Amino acid sequence: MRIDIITVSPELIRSPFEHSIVKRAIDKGLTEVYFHNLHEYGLGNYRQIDDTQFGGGAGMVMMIEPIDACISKLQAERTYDEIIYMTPDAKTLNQSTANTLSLQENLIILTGHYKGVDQRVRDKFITKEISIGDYVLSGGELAAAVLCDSIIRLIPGVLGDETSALTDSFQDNLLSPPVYTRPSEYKGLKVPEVLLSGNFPKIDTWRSEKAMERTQQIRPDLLDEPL
Ligand code: 6GU
Repeated sequence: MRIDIITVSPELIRSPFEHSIVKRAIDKGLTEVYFHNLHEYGLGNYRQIDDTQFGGGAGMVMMIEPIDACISKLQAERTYDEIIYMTPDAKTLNQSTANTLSLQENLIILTGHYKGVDQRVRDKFITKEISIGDYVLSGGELAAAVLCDSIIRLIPGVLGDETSALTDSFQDNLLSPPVYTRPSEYKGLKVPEVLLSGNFPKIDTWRSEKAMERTQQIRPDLLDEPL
């Protein structure tokens, strides 16, 4: 998979790609990630990328020309499956979207700043808009890093143990059951007996029950969602 991220601050988004599982995926050649600094496509001597909004009001709007220049250059080189715009005014990212996107070959992710982008960018180029939750971030960069992490870890071969992504919270619309490690007793706090029993069918049943209990308590809304 190839991901091209268009941003006004590449330095803000680079670090999550230089660590841990995402870094390993890149090192193994399972994914390629490129950062494009929108200022390089800016207008005039000042490399302008935004302007005041028509109709008045506070906040700058990102202009269509630099974004068109960057996206068109990329599209001339390959075909993209999705051109994604990160914005709080969109459907919220969930595991199902991450699963679907992890199967794609080429993605562009555009991150917004200020008041967002000129609506014509969304009308003309964007095929999918994604928010990461009902709160406002200063820019789409952190949201894009979150999206990329959720996608990249699902690419086959990225996680050492192929089954581990499948048992993640949300993969079956359930929260994860509690987990424990050594010591089996700490200051009187005991690990549930069943986990020490070696009876694996019983352990599976216990984990399913706990996952269901937790979901009913904390996120009952998940139980109504389609898988
Ligand atoms: Cl994608 N962008 C911004 N700026 N804020 C957000 C978001 C995205 N998702 C949630 N909040």
